[in-house]
Amino acid sequence: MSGPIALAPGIAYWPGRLDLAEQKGLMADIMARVAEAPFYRPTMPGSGQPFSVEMTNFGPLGWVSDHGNGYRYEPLHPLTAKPWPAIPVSLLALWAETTGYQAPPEACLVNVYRSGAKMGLHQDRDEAALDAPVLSVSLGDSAVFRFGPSRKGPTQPVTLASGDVLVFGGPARLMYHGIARVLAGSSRLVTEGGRINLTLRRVTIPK
Ligand code: MD3
Ligand code: FE
Repeated sequence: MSGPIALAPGIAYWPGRLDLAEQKGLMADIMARVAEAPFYRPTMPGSGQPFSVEMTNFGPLGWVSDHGNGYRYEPLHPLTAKPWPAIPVSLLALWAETTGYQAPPEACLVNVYRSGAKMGLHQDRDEAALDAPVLSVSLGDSAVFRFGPSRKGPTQPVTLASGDVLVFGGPARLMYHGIARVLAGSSRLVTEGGRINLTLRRVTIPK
């Protein structure tokens, strides 16, 4: 069996890691949970500008952002005030297989990119457990993902398609990264069209 592709030190890439049946199963898991924890549009710290991406979370902690309190992890959905739904077991298994990390993920951020949505270059640094890798699963329309070592310098593009899996750890954990654009109509997996990205993270330092 062939292993992942190393896109750079600390970045492991498995194109088509999930087959179509697995992608459909994951979509069903997601939509069942979204009925409990609806997608919503966070706002930027400071400016209060809305994100173009809509979000929800699964797991004990969810990543949230708003004008007043900034980026952070919270145990409750900001609109329903209910705990986030559980992370699907297939994703817990994928985390164990691909990261080998000593503890399970605590957060599964679900990003939805409808027409025209994108995500600017940023670092993920709201987690205390920076020794843990981040796992990303792409579903639906393909997208141009970019990453690089600094905000200003050159970035490398990778087209992420439905079923692709990426792990960022070690020297890549604080890489700048973002979604430059989504290729609308490139997949039929998401009924209403668009792209869904799942990002699994360990937030707290394991005991
Ligand atoms: C590299 N999401 O939610 S996933 C995010 O496709 C985020 O929705 C993008 O960036 C998306 O924060 C990109 C790929 C990814 C996720 C986490 C990373 C790349 C990363 C953490 C560290 C370095
Ligand atoms: Fe990120």
